[in-house]
Amino acid sequence: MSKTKLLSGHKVVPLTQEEQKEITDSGVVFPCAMVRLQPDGWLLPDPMAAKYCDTVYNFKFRPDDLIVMSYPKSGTTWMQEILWTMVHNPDLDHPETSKPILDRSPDISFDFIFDTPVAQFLKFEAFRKWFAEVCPDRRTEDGIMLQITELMSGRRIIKSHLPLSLMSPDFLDKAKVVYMVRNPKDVIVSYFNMLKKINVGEFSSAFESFTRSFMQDNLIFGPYWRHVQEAWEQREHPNLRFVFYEDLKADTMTHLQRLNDFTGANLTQSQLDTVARHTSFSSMKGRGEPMKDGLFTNFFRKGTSGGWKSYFTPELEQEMDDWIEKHTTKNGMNFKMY
Ligand code: PPS
Repeated sequence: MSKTKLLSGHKVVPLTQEEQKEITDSGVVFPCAMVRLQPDGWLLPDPMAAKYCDTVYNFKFRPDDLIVMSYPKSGTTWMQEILWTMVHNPDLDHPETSKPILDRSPDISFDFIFDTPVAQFLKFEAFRKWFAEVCPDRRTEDGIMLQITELMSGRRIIKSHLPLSLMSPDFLDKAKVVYMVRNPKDVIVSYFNMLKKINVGEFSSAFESFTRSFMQDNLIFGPYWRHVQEAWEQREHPNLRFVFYEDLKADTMTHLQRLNDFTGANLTQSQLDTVARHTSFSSMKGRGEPMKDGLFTNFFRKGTSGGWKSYFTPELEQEMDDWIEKHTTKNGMNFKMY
């Protein structure tokens, strides 16, 4: 029987039939059984939440690790490439430059979706092969990406969509985190387009109902606001940088200079210029998809801010504006919507 109480203090609560039906019927991603981790309401696939949350909680992060955390579709991959290039490839002479980013910067939240029925749509075989090569004596049931990451040498740039409250209380004292956040309107447009493209579970949701599911906290790794709020509360922590996608886009160099200090990469201005060029949207798109043979096609879709304008009806925009206002008036978080 799987655990019901996690080391993080969360309780694993299966969805009621009605809740599960609401999620399944809305045509939303991940046509599989889900649980909520209460009291925060984190929505994760069953039984992976109970299986891997404690492993993540106990994961041995190293003092030089850089972890990119985010709610999905917030610019995670962009930040992974920025950090990896700053740390490992500022002169663009690293032999692994042309490997997909997810091979160089592993995603520890992938384990939560590997064994779901979704895997058949996502073609994760490449990761299983990789696991067999680097972890020949280990069991896949103990986590594919978690173990690949554990055995990785050198300075690790790790990706995770899991929220801060599922990590151990001293997590931020053990490693450095860059938390990426993007305005929720562009997040949902990006998310919608990705799911349409990969057609997970014959994704049938219309934009409007998909956006409502997002606002009702019915998408995996959500609730969105709690995810963002937890990082926002830590924004003064010396080991966390809270970066808005819109700011990074509008003034990339200022952020690269800050990240240069934060990571201790100690790059020259000319190297920072190289990093900026190498991680621009057009360069990254030109080099190919973030994962070989699977999941993404046309991952680098638009890479802009404000694209949401052509998706929202005035009514839906008003609904979302109210939702945004409700969650930002008290905390002073100021999203640029462009
Ligand atoms: S994921 O799948 O959740 O990890 O997605 P994530 O990487 O967080 O977000 C994907 C969106 O980020 C855009 N992107 C970029 N924007 C600007 N510059 C660069 N270099 C860049 N790289 C990725 C990507 O295109 C997705 O946004 P949309 O709006 O869909 O284009």
